[in-house]
Amino acid sequence: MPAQEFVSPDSIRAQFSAAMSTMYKLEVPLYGTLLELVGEINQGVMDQYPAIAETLHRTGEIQRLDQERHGAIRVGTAAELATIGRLFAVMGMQPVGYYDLTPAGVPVHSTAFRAIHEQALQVSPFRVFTSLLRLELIDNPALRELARTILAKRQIFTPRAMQLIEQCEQQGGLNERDAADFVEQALETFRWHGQATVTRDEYRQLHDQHRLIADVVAFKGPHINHLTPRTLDIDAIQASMPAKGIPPKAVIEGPPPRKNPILLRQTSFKALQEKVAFTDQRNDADGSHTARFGEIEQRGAALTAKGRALYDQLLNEARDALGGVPAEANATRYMALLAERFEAFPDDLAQMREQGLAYFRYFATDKGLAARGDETRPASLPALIEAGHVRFEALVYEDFLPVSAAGIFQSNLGDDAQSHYGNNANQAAFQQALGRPVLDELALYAETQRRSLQICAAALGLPDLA
Ligand code: OOG
Ligand code: NI
Repeated sequence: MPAQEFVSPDSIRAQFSAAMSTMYKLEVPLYGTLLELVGEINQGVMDQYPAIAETLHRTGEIQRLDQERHGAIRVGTAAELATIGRLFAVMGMQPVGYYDLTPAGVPVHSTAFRAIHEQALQVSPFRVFTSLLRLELIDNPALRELARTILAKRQIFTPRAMQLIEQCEQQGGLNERDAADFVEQALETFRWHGQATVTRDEYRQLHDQHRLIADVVAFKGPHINHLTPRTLDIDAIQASMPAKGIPPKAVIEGPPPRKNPILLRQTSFKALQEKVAFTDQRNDADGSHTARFGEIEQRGAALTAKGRALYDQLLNEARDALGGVPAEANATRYMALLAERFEAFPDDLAQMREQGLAYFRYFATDKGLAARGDETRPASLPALIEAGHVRFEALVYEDFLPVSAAGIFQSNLGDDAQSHYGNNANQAAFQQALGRPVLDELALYAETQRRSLQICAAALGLPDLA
């Protein structure tokens, strides 16, 4: 089949992201309410702050904002993880980053599947935070065996999805009809199934070990457990949620509010109680399971290693000063401590750039373009910026934050989640299960920044700006 008949992976991803959102709206109607709220607040921000709207237009982010979302799933075995990686690859999504959640008492490690090139991200920034259950951390050998046996029996991909994945790998793409078929088939893996694969008693044993273990092991597949839209003002969202009948978690994860947002701020609302049927269930005995929830996020600048180290340091200081886990009772104090510590993080893009704290995208201005061929114009990047020939915007952070992810997991698994798994980072084992290394997110941001400098230099008729 000639390559020109293939649909671009970016377009398959955009279709899949839209199909997932439609499915999730039907499964969790509150997600639809949340989308409406986010739409209203985003519009309000753009009306009130024309500068923000202008920046979004300049970077092109305005086009992706409405359809921007991430999801999360949890798989049970190495084989499931490896195959999910192949499924995401059909949609141009690569594993980026490694997250160890064991310090938070959650027996999983994770990666984020997402597009990696700025042009692909522009078409669809859809990402999926994907966690692998770590059965080896279950300390009860009988239960570990039970979980392993149950997981070994399930097949979370439809036969047709498997066929299309293989076809795509062999031929290098999918045509329009196969791509549409693939989206429909792939969606099946993420669908909620009220029918459990275990007896009530097995469910209870798994659940007593850890609620997350029951969520991964007791069902036919890795149901999508949340889908998160992107807002331009998460504080406004947090404040308006209760009036819409959506009670948010106590604190917003991530950095404090800033004029120039950095990284990622997230809030969520509690898991829903869903009816489930166990394999030995009599009609009169309804079971229930809570796993799925809603989440909203605000994204800001991608930080360099130096910026990230400063972020981690200030976050740790605020948490140490709090002397406990942020919760309902100490939420106000935590937010105050966070604001206080983060005074040490410059809230000014020019300073962040000069100090090498964030990654940027560069644009030639009209003034710069008009000065092409003028031999007296400046040639170094700082001088061109100073002279108004080049301007810059921060690159958006496309990834996740382990401490925030832990807070999101915990608030939805109940505060009784125990932290007895210690510190068990094992990226090598994760990559072995996945069957390939995960990509380094900082290298990806650096490449995007470098490409933007090259484009900018070419537009100005200069040899290089890097
Ligand atoms: C994933 C929790 C982490 C985020 O946005 O940090 C997450 C999960 O609960 O499976 O989604
Ligand atoms: Ni999330």
